[in-house]
Amino acid sequence: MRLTVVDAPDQPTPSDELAELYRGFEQELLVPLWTEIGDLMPPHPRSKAVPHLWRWAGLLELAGRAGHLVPVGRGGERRAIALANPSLGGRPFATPTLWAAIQYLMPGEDAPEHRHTQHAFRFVVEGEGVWTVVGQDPVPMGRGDFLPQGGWNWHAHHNAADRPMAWIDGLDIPFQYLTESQFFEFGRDAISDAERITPDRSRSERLWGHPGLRPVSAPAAQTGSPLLRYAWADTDRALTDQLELADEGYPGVLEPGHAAVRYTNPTTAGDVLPTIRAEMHRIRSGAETAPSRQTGSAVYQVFDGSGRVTVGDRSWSVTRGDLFVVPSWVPFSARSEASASDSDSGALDLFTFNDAPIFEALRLDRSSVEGKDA
Ligand code: 1HN
Repeated sequence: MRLTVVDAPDQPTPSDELAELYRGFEQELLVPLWTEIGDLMPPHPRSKAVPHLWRWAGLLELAGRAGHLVPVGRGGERRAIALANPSLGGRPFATPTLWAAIQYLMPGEDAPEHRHTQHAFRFVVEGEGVWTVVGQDPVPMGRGDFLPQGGWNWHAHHNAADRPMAWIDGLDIPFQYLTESQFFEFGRDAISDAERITPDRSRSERLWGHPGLRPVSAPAAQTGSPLLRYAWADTDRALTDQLELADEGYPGVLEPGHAAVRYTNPTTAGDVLPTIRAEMHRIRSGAETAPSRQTGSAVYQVFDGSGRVTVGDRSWSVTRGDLFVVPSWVPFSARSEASASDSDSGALDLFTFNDAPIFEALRLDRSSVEGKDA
């Protein structure tokens, strides 16, 4: 440890006695606040993470090669390849609190059962054929589906199709690593034949997946949402309706041309996971969002369409599957820019997840839109 003598108006002039005092602090492993306050108490968050973009095409290509070269099994547990923010010391952390990875499963392959305290979800930007088996309930995964996975639930995956499948995983691993709260257990080495069925809807969706209706005999609460799949058709319809209502003069959209929905736990109407918020945003062709920032960090994935996103002093043209990071208190805005290869509407659909539930629970949430504090 090396203490720096600060150069500030109210600090004493350097002297032998002062140098001796600082050596005394060092020997006793003591750090006076006046040498540290700039870093410990900045006027606003200065994220250690930086804005960064990963192209889907590149991720998919590398994941596909891993599919042929690296088996899935006990120990590694998952063929998941994490996004490492370039300024977080090479750790597999997309942001200081969030993990994001591409996961890849070959035809007929299984990822073994386990459980952990880390809260997780899967989101599918393309493909189908994998069922994730959560608490022995097989849940289909298809394009646009969001699958939350509250901590400590047993889960395995199996690819029932004759094609590989990729998706993204989001977890609060960096947060639990920092707070030293993690537990992990191996489950059975293989799922049973009864769990290899491939239903269109999971049991959880049949029980919990009816808008505004909960079973009166609601089973005891589990961690996170008991609804294990938020199907794309429902998300898509909600966004389409929001934009159409705005055209008819009714409120509901976030701002002109910008619809958004949040995935919620049907038992609480709050966030779908204790530490992670997830949303889908639709920005109509030609529309642009107002730059906004908040405490806490976020990861975005382009679900459909193309456009231009600006994160602090970085700006990228993005297209389907591309992933990028928005660090704490860094302004973010997005513009939809239809390109010839886009499907139907030309809207830009952005899936995003962030750590807002942690910040809100601790009253650390702050945001501002175009300079207006909230
Ligand atoms: C995990 O269990 C999954 O279940 C994905 O698919 C990524 C990263 C670290 C630790 C556990 C999964 C993970 C993970």
